[in-house]
Amino acid sequence: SMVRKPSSFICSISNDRGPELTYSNVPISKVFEDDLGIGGVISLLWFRRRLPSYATKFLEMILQLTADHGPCVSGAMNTIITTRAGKDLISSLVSGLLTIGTRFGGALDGAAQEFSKAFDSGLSPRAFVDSCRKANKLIPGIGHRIKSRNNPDLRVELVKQYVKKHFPSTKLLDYALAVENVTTSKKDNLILNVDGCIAICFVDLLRNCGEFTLEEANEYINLGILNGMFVLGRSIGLIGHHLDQKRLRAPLYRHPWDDFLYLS
Ligand code: Q5B
Repeated sequence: SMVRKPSSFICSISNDRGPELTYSNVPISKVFEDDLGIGGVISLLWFRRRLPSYATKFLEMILQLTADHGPCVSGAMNTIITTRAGKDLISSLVSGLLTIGTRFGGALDGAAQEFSKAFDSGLSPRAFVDSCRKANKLIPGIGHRIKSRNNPDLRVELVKQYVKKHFPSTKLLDYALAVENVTTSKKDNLILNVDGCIAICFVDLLRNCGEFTLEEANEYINLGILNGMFVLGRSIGLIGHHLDQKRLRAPLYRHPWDDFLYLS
């Protein structure tokens, strides 16, 4: 009998050993035959299954909506400054990516977890907001530096429209909008932001599309898939900013003294 040495690694998403590369057992030729698109590829490599087309279109919508938000946000600034310091594409890209976190662009996982927990435990929207305030915690997915009720974020409107039209249930989105009603009544810019809206709708999708048990849906959220979507999407824009600065031959950046208050 064959004695096989025990494996040190396990892989459950792709296989390159046969005549044809496979993603979750789907041959690469089939990916194109069935026109799976980048949403279909993500569903195979991240969720290890095929998802209905309204779901893969939603994944693609997220990547398109998060691809960039101008040069002034933390990530783009870091990438631009790094490029202007003469660094290569990968260094410039990761320098931008490293700013993604609980304040900027990385509030998706937290929003999904906090809103789901509150919703599942039957907290009213107002009780949820009050409990966060008591714990002195900002609600992930709420608030924006420049967007507000009077200056709405069109990206959020587009997500809501799509989800209302195509998803079998939008219970968590409806709950999050009720939370937004409470927070915006305090301050105009405490809207359900782009991170929050995407995250919450994603939970509605995983829980109700019929392809996941509730445990699986929660597990994928806890693995960090949602911040992964923002990171993947925004990488498109960060690479764009790197190429743009190189093309423009932008020189080394030095920040003006008068924009710092020197205390010593
Ligand atoms: N307050 C986003 O704050 C921001 C509160 C809150 C309860 C909250 C803040 C925040 C949670 C993290 C989050 C994702 C820092 C944002 C993104 C992608 C982007 C970016 C772009 C793109 C903005 C003023 C008063 C204070 C606070 C209270 C604020 N947030 N209360 N829950 N969540 N949110 N991040 O304007 O009584 O006056 O002391 O951390 O979801 O990153 O385009 O820029 O595509 O690139 O700096 O869209 O909301 O306000 O911190 O001075 O707070 O509001 O307690 O109350 P601001 P602050 P008080 S989307």
